[in-house]
Amino acid sequence: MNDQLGIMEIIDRPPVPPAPPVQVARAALVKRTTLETDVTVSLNLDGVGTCKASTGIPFLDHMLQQIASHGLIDLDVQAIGDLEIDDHHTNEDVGITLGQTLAKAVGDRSGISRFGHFIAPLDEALIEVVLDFSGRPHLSYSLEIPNQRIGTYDTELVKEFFSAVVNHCQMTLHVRQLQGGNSHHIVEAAFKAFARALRMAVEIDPRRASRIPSSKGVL
Ligand SMILES: [Mn+2]
Repeated sequence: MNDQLGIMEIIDRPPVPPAPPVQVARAALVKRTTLETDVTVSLNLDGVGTCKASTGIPFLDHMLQQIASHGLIDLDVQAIGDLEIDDHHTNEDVGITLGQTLAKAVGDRSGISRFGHFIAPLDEALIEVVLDFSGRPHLSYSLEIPNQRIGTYDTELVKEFFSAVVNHCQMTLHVRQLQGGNSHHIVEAAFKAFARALRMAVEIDPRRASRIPSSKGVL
């Protein structure tokens, strides 16, 4: 009887629904070596926000953690650079390599939302970021950071970092300071807003159905 009941249970079970289409991981790795630096970036756009950042520049590591955490990107950045000169080359080359890795991960940019924007507060600081995976590099930047240094980090390098990302990811990026007084707050709010805007822009738009989000048909 038990065997018969077992058979009945199997027969009565409803048909298994078809498996959903497999989402290919939007992940990429870029290794870039010059006479000045050795940088490896790997990331997964569909991550949960884990971060391993080791650039030798503590404040830059802190900012990369903001990109991962608030962008929900799994990010691994390893850099060895000529810090005995200053942070300039390493900061810029991490930006270049991150830009290249982002570009590789979005591929031909099909299916993405393309545009992203966010306004992030950090106490008194309020920073707006608007970006477009346009295929054309453009940076508008209006941060007014009062202090020359945050820890050991030269605050001139913030613009250099975003400029490198923009040029190598071929994106339009506006970083606008609405309010701000404390240098650490201003820069960190900018990276948080960048992370959230990035997350919005690379999000898959189901109505786009893997088409390229441009009336030209190419980005
Ligand atoms: Mn902080």
